Formats: sequence, structure tokens, C-alpha cells
Amino acid sequence: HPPVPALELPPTADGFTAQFLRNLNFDGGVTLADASTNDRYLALARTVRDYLMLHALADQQRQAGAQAKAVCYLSAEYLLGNQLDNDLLAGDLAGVAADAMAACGIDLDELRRHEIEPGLGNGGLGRLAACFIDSLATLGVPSIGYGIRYEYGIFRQTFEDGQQVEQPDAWLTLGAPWEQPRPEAAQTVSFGGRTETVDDAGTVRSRWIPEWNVSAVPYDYLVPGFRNGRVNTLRLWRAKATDAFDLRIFNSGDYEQAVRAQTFAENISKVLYPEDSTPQGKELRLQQQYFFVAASIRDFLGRLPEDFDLARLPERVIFQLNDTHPVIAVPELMRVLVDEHGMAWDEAWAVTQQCFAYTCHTLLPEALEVWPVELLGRLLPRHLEIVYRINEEFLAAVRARFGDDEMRIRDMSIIAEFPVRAVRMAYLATVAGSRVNGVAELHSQLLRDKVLPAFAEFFPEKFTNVTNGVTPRRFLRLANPGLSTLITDAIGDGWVTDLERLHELEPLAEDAAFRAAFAAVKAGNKRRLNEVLQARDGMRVGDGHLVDVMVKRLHEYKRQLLKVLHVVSEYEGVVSGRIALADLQPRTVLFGAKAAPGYAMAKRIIHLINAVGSVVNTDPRLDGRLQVLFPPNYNVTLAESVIPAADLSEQISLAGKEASGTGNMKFALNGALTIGTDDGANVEIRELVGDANFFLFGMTEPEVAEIAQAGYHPAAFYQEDAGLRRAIDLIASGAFSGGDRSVFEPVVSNLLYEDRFMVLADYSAYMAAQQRVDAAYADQDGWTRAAILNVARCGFFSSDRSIRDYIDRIWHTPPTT
Ligand code: 26V
Repeated sequence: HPPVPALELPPTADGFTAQFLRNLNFDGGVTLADASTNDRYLALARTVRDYLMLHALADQQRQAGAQAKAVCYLSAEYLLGNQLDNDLLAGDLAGVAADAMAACGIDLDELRRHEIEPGLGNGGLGRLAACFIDSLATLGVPSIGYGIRYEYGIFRQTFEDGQQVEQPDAWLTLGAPWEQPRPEAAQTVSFGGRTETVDDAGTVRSRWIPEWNVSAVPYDYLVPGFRNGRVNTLRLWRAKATDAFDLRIFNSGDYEQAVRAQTFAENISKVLYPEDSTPQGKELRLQQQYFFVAASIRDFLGRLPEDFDLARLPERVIFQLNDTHPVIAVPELMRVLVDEHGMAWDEAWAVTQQCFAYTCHTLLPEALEVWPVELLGRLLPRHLEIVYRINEEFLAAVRARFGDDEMRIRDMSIIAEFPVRAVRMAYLATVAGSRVNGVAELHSQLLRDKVLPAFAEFFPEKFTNVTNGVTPRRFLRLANPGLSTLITDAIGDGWVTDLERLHELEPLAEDAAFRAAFAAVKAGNKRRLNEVLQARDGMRVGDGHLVDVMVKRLHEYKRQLLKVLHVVSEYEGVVSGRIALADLQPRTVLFGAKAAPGYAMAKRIIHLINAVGSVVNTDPRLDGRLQVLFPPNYNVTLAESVIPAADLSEQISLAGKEASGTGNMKFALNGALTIGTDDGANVEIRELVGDANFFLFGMTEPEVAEIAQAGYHPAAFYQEDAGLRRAIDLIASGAFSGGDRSVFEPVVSNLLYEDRFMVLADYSAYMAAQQRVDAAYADQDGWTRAAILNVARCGFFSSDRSIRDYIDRIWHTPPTT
């Protein structure tokens, strides 16, 4: 009989308090009187985790012995955001926690503010993974998230003289109360060495003689479903030196060498690569990728019964590849099946093909990962052999269907020959997986037509779409308590797990009292944002201002420069007298963006935004009616304050470049109107909310393709548009750089002579759309009506719906009870 748990369910304030004090005393080693904020935070977090653990244990009991098929989500990134509020909400613990803290004389909000978010991702892809594990748990899908426990997450951004400076994100230093190390479940992961062939009773087999290995230690995070008693696991791997490590590499038992070797091993999970979209082909990154997928596959196989017939593996698991980062899992599973379990190649290939599916998250050709054969052969020689064989058989099948069309063969080969011989990971994933999906309708179409057309022709049945989504728990229920209460008062609280019910709000757009209440919530959210910005950065949004927000990674294709040109044009208009100050709609333009540390142009654009801000914000001729705020270090936590306060959401990428976007969904769900191009999921947002409630502008993807084909000449737009010319000339004149014309010269000349993402071509359409915004905002009541309709019609963008689509179209893993 199991021991009676010390904690009782349902939780009570007394029980919670007692457990909190136990954690404070015995885990933290302090009395309540002596406890620091950090001590109290850690004890609170532990207590919350203890309650979730009760659910997790019960859940494990229920699921034990069940033979359900599981999803293993393989992702190099999870951009989790704060855990405390999320777990209080999911476990329905907020009330007792508040009472318990009050009983102890502790300010719960202070502990909330003390949390440091785990920033184990770069942007959209990592945040999507975090939303998906939330939805998987809420829907009750058997699943495990696998990833890397980076010791340093995405860098902390600071500005010095307006320029980005990166600081290390030492998120673990004050303790990590949400995680549980499981050293007994460590896996060994090998690297390097060579292969040799052996004669195995007449069949020639290859086997791998690795040269060195590291230990992968799992750290588990509880992933609670929303009040359903389900608790899934996010298992993140940390690299540790093995005892035997290095003795062979570094040829002596020399102590210093051995210690250095330890550092070498532990480097593998040291830091998240902060580049998104321009893979650098770094050896350490390939080590990270193989490290986590090899450990994860072994871990999952270890959960199957001892005598399990691996031919039936597809009945038990689907490995979802979050972009190409985990694609080395394909040859790894082949190696495990063939080399370690003696399965015949053809059978192993049939199993492998059913066990993987691949999600592509980009359209930029430079973002598609390729690994030089030289590097792969050095680090993972057996895997390279396996990839060659997969390619050989695949190309034989292509020849069988299309004949010896060498152009086509070169086009479709998993191995590129130029500029160096290299493995194209997206091709490998497409050949190996049972399904390939894009992340919005337009993206999936372009994937078929432009990125992988030869593969779509060869495997038409593999290609599908799953439009992204966001979790309504974090991004509506938690981030926007005012709106949540308003919605729940109107239609009940079922929307939290059934977001399409927001449709029931539609008639209320015509209800004046509801509109007034909705507008009051938005005003309250702006005040709340001001408290956060004031404390964090000494900034504030102007009273009565339209809050115009562009938050996302800094990338030329996303076109922060287009937004800057709008601001500069408005500024120039007032200063030159062409726009009367009284006619200027008061606006605060808020940017948030990190640039990859090696991306020089992105960093110059950050500098330009800050420079424009410091001139515009202080020029008395503008009288504060136009403000540019750029709080540093935009992250999930700041997003949760910014998004609910926004009036206008900037989604202005060049059509055909943004795969989906997910920020766009969060804004619309929180009642911001979108100004956007016909790109990514903007297309679907506009279809759902209606043209009258969306500010569409700019070229369509086919128009972009056409002018690219004909030869794009940005300078022609500069010549023909006087407003554009004045804005660019003002930047070029040094007006934002203390008269120094050289500072932003590279930005200006890039716009005039290259402008890869056609900022100048869309400038006039964007300016016209912003005029429509100003006119619409002048009618506050009409604006609020449109905002309500955005909320009411965006239930489709719940990540719960995305997960259901994955289940129906790709995984075939029904929820269990
Ligand atoms: C790529 C790389 C390349 C190597 C260095 C490290 C690294 C890290 C991340 C990435 C992924 C970039 C792709 C990405 O984040 N795509 C975004 O995915 C979102 C979720 O599907 C989608 O909403 C965005 O439109 C898309 O840009």
C-alpha cells in the first residue's frame, strides 16, 4: 500500500502553507523570518511543483501499462516563459497560494516578479514548441517533449549608445526549482571514430567504433494540462563528462587534461545558438543536435517492454521533427535498428519512415540547414554511411520513375555537391518522414511550389498543412486577466479549452455597454504596461496614444525598416510643416527585437530605431505626440504585458517570407487590429476577421515573384516618391546620428541599391494603410467594435486546434483518459 501523501487534494490554504514552510525550512534551510525573496520564491515554486507531482503520480498510475501511441516532440528549442503563473493556473492553485502567502505575510507579486524565465529558444519556433506541449497536456495526448537544457539561454539584450550589447543569460544561478534531475536515467552518447565492416554469417555489416562519448543527464519539467489532472514531461538533456571520457582522446591520465576534457564534454549543452535562420555549420551545433536526439531515442525505446518487437515501433511512437535541427535522428534510428538490433535494412527503413514526420518553419533558402560531409563524417561516420545509402536508394527510385534525368537527380539528391559536398537536412527529412508540413496555408503551398517542388511531385501524399496556434491559457487567460473576466462574464469560461466559443462574443460587438467595458479593459492594460515599462526601463506609453507595436526577432525580411520609414516620414512631415501637429494622431510606437549577434545589418537597424527614438521623443516640435519606445530584452515575460495593451499589431513582412507568425495571432486574440501584408498566417487571420477589421497592404507573393523576375530596382521608387525620398534623405543626412552621415550609410545604400525584401516597393502602400489606421482610430467606438470582432473570430488560432490537426493529419494518436 502506498504511503499516504503528505499533501491533500483538493489543496487547502493550510495544507499549502504547511508544505511551503516545509520546503522553506528543509529544502531551503531557512526560517520564514530569515528567508530572502529568493528563498521564498524557491519554496513557493517547490510547493506548486509538489502539488503538480501528486497529479503526475496519479496520472502515471492511470497510464501505466497502457499501450497508447505517443508523440515524441523533438525540438532544439523551448521558449517556455515563466512557470509560476502557468502552473498555478493549470493546477488551480492560485487561490490557495495567494491565501498561503498572505498568511505568511509574503507579497506574492514580488515573488512573481522574481522569476527568471527559461529562455531556451530564439523566437517563433521555440515558443511554438512551448505552446504545443501545453496543448498536448491539456488535450491528454500521451507525449514527451525532448530538448536541450542549455545552461545559457537566449542572451540578455542591453543597449549602449543605442547599440545592442549581449549579456549571458545565467538563468540557473539562483536555483532551478521547476526541474528535477534524473541522473539514474542518464544515457551515453558517442561521437567520432570510424566504421568497420564485419562478416556476420555471410552478410557484410558495418559497425561504428566511436572515439569518445558523453553522458546525457535528463532534467524533467512537469507540463500540466489545464485542470485535467494530466501532467506530461518535458525532458531536457544536459551533457556531462563520462568517467571514461577522453582517456583515449587525450592519451594520458593527466589531471589537467582530464579536467579540460570535462569542460569539452559539458560545452555541448552550454549555450543556445542565438542565430535563427542563418545556420553557421558549426561543429558544436551538430554535436548538440545529435546529443539530444540520440539520448531521446534511447530514452523512448527504453520505455518499451523488454521483449517489444521493434517492427511494431510505428504503433507506439511518432517522432515529430521541429524543423531540421533534430533530423540526424533519422540515421540514428536506422543505426539503432540495423546495427544494434540486427534488423534488416529494408524493414528498418519501413519502420523509420513511419516513425518520423517533419515540420518546416521557413521559406528563406539560406535558413535550410546543410552539414558538410567532411564534418558529418568526422563526427558521425556511421550516420554518414547511412545517409549515403538512403540517398542511393532514393535516387534509384527517382530514376525508376523519371529515367536518367541528371538535372532532376542533382536537384533531388540529399547530398549537395556545391559549394562543398554536404547533406541537405530538409531533403533527408522529406525523404524519411511520413509527412511534411508547413505552418500556415500559404507557407505549405509555397513549400510545395517553391521550396520542395520536386519532392511534392514525387511524394504528393506526404505534403500537408498545419496552421500554427498559440495557447489561450498563457496568452489570453493569464496575460489578459481583464479581458478574460469580461469574456467569462459574458459567455462562461469554456473558451479556455474550447477557443472557438469566442464566436459567442460576436453579437456583443453591437452592445454599447460591452464595447465600453472592452475599451476600459484595453485602457487598464495600457496602465499595467506602463507600470511594467516604468519599473523596467523608465519608459511610458503616452496618455490617449494609439499603441502601435512591432515585436519579433530583428530580421530584414520582417521589415522593421518599413516601420522606421513610417515614423521618420511622420516626424519629417511635422517638422517641415507639411503635417499640422494637431492633425497627428498621437501614437506610441513600441519595438521589441533581438538581433543575432553576428548579423551586422540587423544590429545597425536596432541602432537606427534607437537613434530615431531619441530624436523624435525629445523634439519639442512634436510635443510628445509621436513616441518611439524600444525596451531592451524583449522576451516572453514582456510580451505578456505588451500584447494585451496594443491597439495595432505590425505584421509587415514581405509577402512569401514569413512562414506563419504567431505573434500576429496573439495580438488579434487580445483585440489589437492588424496592419499586415498577405503573408503567413496573416492571410488566415484576415479571412476570419474580415477585411473591414484588418488593414491589408502591399504586394502579394505572386506580385513579389513577378517584380523579382523582371528585375527589382529600389532606386526607382526613391526617385518617384517624394515622401519616401524625404524620409531616406533625412536618415542619410545624419539627422539621427548627430550629423555623422556615415553611421547609417550602410542601411541607406542597402535600401537604395539592394533592398532584398522590397521595403521601398511597399512603402507607399504602407503609408496609405497607416492613414486608414489613423482615420479608423479617430472613431473610437468603431475601432472597439472591430477589436471585439477580432477576438471573437480568432478562436481558430488556439494551439489546441493545431494539435488536433496534427493528430488527424499526421500522428493518429488519440487522446487517452
Ligand atoms: C534556425 C536556426 C538555424 C541555425 C542556427 C539556429 C537556428 C535556430 C532556429 C532556426 C529556426 C528559424 C525558423 C523559425 O523560427 N521559423 C519561425 O517559425 C515560427 C513557428 O512556426 C513561424 O511562426 C515563423 O513565421 C517562422 O519564421
